[in-house]
Amino acid sequence: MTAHEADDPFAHLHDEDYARPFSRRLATAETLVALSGRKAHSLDGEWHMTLDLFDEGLRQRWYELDETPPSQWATPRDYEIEAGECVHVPSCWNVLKPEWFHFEGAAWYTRWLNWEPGEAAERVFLSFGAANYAALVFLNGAYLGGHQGGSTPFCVEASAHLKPGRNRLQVYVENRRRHDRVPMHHIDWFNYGGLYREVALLRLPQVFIRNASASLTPDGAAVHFRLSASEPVSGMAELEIAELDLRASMRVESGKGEVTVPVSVTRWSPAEPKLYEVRVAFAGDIVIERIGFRTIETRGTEILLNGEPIWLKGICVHEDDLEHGKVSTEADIRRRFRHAKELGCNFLRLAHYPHHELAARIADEEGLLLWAEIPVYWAIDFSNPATLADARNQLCELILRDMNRASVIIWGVGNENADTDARLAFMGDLAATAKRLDPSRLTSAACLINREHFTIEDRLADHLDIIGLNEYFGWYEADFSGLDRLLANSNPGKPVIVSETGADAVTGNRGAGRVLFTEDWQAEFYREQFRRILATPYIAGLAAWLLYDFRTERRQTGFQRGYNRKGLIGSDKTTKKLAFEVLTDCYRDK
Ligand code: GCB
Repeated sequence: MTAHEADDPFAHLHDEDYARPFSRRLATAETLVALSGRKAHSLDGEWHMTLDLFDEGLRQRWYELDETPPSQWATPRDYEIEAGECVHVPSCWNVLKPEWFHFEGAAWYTRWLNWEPGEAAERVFLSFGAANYAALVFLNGAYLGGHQGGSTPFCVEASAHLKPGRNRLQVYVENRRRHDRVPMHHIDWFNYGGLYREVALLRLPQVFIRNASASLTPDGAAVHFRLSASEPVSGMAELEIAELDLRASMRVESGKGEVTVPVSVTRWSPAEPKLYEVRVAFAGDIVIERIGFRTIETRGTEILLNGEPIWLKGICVHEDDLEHGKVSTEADIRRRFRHAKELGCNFLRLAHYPHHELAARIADEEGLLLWAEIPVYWAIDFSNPATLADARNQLCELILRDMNRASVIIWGVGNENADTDARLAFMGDLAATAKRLDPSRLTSAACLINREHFTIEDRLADHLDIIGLNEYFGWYEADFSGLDRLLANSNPGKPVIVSETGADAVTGNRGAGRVLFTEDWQAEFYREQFRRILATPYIAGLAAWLLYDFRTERRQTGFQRGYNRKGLIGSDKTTKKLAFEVLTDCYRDK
C-alpha cells in the first residue's frame, strides 16, 4: 500500500488533478549536461515495461510501491514491476508487439541500478537521449524531474536519492498527441512512443562544465570558446587544441566564460572534414570534443561555406525503421549517409525533429552538411505561451547538444505553418532564439507560397537567413506550370533551398506517362523538377523528399497502406527506385 492509499484507498478513482505534482521540476536546456568526452555508464538493456492507458500509475502512485511479492500483500494492487514485459531500452513500444502498434498513451519502464559512492564527493545525473513525448523520472520512489519534447536529450539529478547498492529507477513515458504540444495532433510520420534513445548515468564533480563550445570566428582568423558551468562560480578555464599548439586560459565569471583566440586552422569542409581534439578544463572537470572549424554565411542569394559559394545537393530523411521504429542505430545512420553519398549529396535535411545525436557526429566525420530542425510542424497552438516555451526549449536543447558539430549549418524552426500574426510572433521568436544562442549558423523554415499570385511569400522570411520552399508541382498539382510561374514571379532577395519536392512510387510499380505511384512517374517528376530548379539563380540547394519510404498512419490507399512512398529507396532501405539514378545523374552533372 502506498502512503497515499493509506489515507483513502479509493481517493485516486476521483482525482482528476493527479498530474499536478509533475508539472514542476522540468528538465530543460538550462539543466542539460553535454555528454561529450565524458565517461557515462550505460543503462541500456533490459527494463520491465507496463502500458498504462489511464495514467493509473500516476493516480495510484505506482512509483511509491515497495517490492513485496503479491503473496504478502495486505490489500490488492494494480501494479507489479515483475509482471511488466521485459523490453530492451532503447526501443519503441509500437514495434515490440503487434497489439501495441497503435498504442498512444503512457508506459512505465523500470530497472535496477547498482551504485557505490566514489572516493571524492560527486554528483550523479541520469541522462536520456530522448523519450517521446513526455517523461517523468523516479528513483527509489522519489520524483526526480520530468521532460517535455519527444526528440531532444535531458538530464535529471539523482544525487539526493541514490543509495549504496540497489536502486529502483522508474520512467513514465507518454506519447499522446495534444493540442499544446510540438508537434500537435496532425503529422505525416508515425507517432512512435517509448524510451527510444540511450539512457546513461553520469558521475560528475560538485562543480562541472555544463557545456563548452568552440567555433571559428566569421573572419576565420580565431577560435571563439564559450563555457557554461553548473554553478555561478568564478575562476580560470584551460583550453587546449594540441594539434594547433593552442593553449589558452579563459576567465569564468559567475559560471560563464568566453574568449577569442587567434589561430590558423585547416578548415572543415565536405572535401576535407578535418576535426581537431579540443580540451576544456575547469574546476576539476574536463570535456574533450572533436571539432571541425568552418564558416557559413549568406551573400545575396548565395550560401558561402568557408567564403566560397556552395550549392547544397541534398536529400531529406526521417528516423524510421521497419524493425526498430524511431530508434536509430549507428549502422542505420551510416547506411543513410552511404546512400546519400551514392546519390552525390553533400547535404541532408534531418526531417522533421531532432535526430539522434550520433547523426551530426558521423556527418562531421563524413563531411556532410546538415539542416537540423524542431517539429514546429503544420498546425501548432501558436498563441499558447506554454507551447512557445516548449518549442523554444526543444530548439535550445538541440542547439546545445549539437553546438560543436561543423556539419550542422542550418537550424530549421518550422515546416509549412499557416500564416497568422500568432505564428509570425512564435516563429520569429524561435529564429531570434537560434541566432542569440548560436550566431555561427543560419536559420531557415519551410515557408509559404501565395497560391493566388504564385510567388514565394511569407512574412516569416524576413526573420530567416534562408527561405525553405516545399513544393510538389507535378505531384499534388497535376503539372509543372505552377512551378514555372512561381519561380519566375518570385524575387526573394535571399537564398532559397527547395527543402522538399517529391512523388510517391511503389517499388516495382511501372507505367508510362503521369501514372501516379509508378517508379516511372517519380523518375520523370525529378527530371522535370531538376531542370526548373537548376535554371533558377536564387535557388542555392535542394533537399529531395526523401531517402526512404516511411510509416505514416494518415496514408491509407492501396498503394500507401500506412506508408509515405516518396522514398528513392523502399522501406526495406535496400530496393532502389528508378528515381535514385535520376537524382544521382542530376547531382553528378550539377
Ligand atoms: C510535406 C511535408 C512532409 C510530407 C510531405 C508529403 O510538405 O512537409 O512532412 O511528408 O509533404 O509527402 O506530402
